[in-house]
Amino acid sequence: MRLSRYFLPVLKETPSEAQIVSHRLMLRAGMIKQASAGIYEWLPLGFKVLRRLETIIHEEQQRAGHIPMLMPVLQSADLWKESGRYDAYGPEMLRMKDRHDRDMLFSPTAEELFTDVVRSNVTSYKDLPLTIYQIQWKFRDEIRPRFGVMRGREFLMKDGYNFDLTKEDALHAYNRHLVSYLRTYERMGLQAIPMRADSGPIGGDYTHEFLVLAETGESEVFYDSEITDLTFGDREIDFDDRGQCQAVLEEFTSRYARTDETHDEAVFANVPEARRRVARGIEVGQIFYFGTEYSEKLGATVAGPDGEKITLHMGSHGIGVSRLIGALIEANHDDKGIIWPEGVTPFHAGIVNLKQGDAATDAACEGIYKALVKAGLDPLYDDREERAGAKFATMDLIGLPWRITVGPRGLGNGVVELTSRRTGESEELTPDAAVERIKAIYATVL
Ligand code: 5CA
Repeated sequence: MRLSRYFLPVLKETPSEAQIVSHRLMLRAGMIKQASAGIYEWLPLGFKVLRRLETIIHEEQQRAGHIPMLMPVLQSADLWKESGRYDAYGPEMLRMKDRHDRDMLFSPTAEELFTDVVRSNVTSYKDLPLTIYQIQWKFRDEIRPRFGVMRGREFLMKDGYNFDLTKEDALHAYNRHLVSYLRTYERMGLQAIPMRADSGPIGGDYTHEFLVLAETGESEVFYDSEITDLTFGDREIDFDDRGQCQAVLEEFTSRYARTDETHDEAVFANVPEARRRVARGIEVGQIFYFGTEYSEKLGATVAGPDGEKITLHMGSHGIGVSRLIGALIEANHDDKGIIWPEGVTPFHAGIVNLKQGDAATDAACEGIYKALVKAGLDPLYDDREERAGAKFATMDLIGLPWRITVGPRGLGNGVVELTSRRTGESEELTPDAAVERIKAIYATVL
């Protein structure tokens, strides 16, 4: 993309309504614009990051054997009355009537609809196990939407639902999700710690939340510091292998890690004092096993091998996709702006032309730009007639991990400058070598 033709409405002033750094930076970097309280327009740069996260989530969900589909956001209230949640959900659920005076609602989650599609189409035990999921907008009429996309009213969620014949099968689905989520967050460049939590309006008593540690997080968390040394890394997992999934789950959940809802001071006291941590975290996902709660209410059953009726065991599993962008920025920024991890960056590298209109500089920039595009990468070329300082400031603000700076002086010596946004370190390379370096960096990420 050439910046002269892009739509990147960066702000010079720091917006006064934004209380936390991620909200400020998303507004300043032209990623989002507030449409109304807790509802945002996703401008091109923000939309690009959202799409990157979705791609990672789809890849990791399907690696674990889960099947994507899409449900409507506007739903008839009938199913919700059947499950009993139409009344129970409270004022967070946005309700409306259609022209025929029928009760409708904007989906705050989708257990009912997913249970319905299974009860209407799956009749035999042979069709199970099944995990289906979507990435779809949700609406919760939060009393206090705040911190930008962190606590929105409209937000993007990956929500998945497993349908199993037995509790053991459903617990395997739970474990599989936990393992798959560890891998998903790590690919995004985030450490998200599974913690024992409370299930809230989703129900069930078996649940973990995934938390990214951050001072601005809304949840208070208590954990054994050893947990932050764990990484999933590049281990190969067979998601059908129950033993393997169970072992990973135990490795990542055996140490003390709880949100304030489940915190127990007496149990925490058993953690050696030097390792006890009390901190704040951002909840970027949650997984639930709730047994037959919804399938009983909605009559989701299949015929077993001898024709007997089996009530399905279920769980649901969510990732806060739009909230993750806030969490990523809280964890990756400095006073100049955002610092994207390579796995989620909107553009892979920025090219800064220090002397737009100079034939040799323009040609070198074009060459680098085309070579990166040819390699399947997505560069942003700042080809505007602007001062160098303004170009650098924009690149720092929007946080592309790598910048290639091209100017007449360097080109006179046959070199350009390659700069890491994270460390600020630069090195001089030939244009070809710079392209090769960027290709090599992303070969291990994409
Ligand atoms: N049906 C289940 C799982 S599919 C469910 O709704 N779970 S949830 O309530 O925990 O939501 C899943 C994730 O959505 C949360 O972990 C959080 O990251 C995100 N989320 C929830 N509420 C908001 C909100 N108001 N703004 C942004 N993200 C939110």
